[in-house]
Amino acid sequence: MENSDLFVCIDHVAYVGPDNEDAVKYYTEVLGWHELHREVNEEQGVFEIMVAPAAELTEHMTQVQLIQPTRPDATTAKWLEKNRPGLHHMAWRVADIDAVSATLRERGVRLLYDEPRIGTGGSKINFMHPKSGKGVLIEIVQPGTGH
Ligand code: V0V
Ligand code: CO
Repeated sequence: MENSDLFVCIDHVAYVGPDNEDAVKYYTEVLGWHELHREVNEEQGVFEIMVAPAAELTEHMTQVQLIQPTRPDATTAKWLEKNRPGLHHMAWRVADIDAVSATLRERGVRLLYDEPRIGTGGSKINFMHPKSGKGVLIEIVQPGTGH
């Protein structure tokens, strides 16, 4: 793939904390953001709420993903044992996750999953290991229909 075809925009930036209802109340009531979507992803062990600075998403608007772990063995629960609540990952939107994954692997980037898994709103997701993200956990996401 050409470099200019790899990534579309920053889809979301994810915050991990122990209490999502408290976090979303702060975002909506104090900061004036809008709740757009919420769901539980059993596979990832997360309760997530997507918030945005506007009530309607524009094409390349970045959302904040508020995450609360749903079980003690979730990756985010383990992360919370080692870190204070705060920024956990950022997600880069792609149009074709299989093509982008193949190109990244060719270039030596370490992706966590052999095949994409299901994320928010039926999206397809994978993650670059922090060692391949200059110390940052980076998700790649191909939006689903409910995104
Ligand atoms: C761990 N490390 C991080 C990190 N988590 N660095 C930056 N940001 C993070 N969030 C570093 C950590 O400091 C260590 O560095 C090293 O990685 C290994 O960490 P560990 O504590 O031993 O943890 P591991 O290896 O058990 O797990 C780390 C990985 C895990 C990244 C493999 O968190 C994972 O599988 N993440 C992908 C799934 C995920 O995060 N799901 C929740 C979001 P040193 O000490 O070795 O230098 S779900 C989501 O976003 C959805 C559904 C969506 O958007 O649709
Ligand atoms: Co995410």
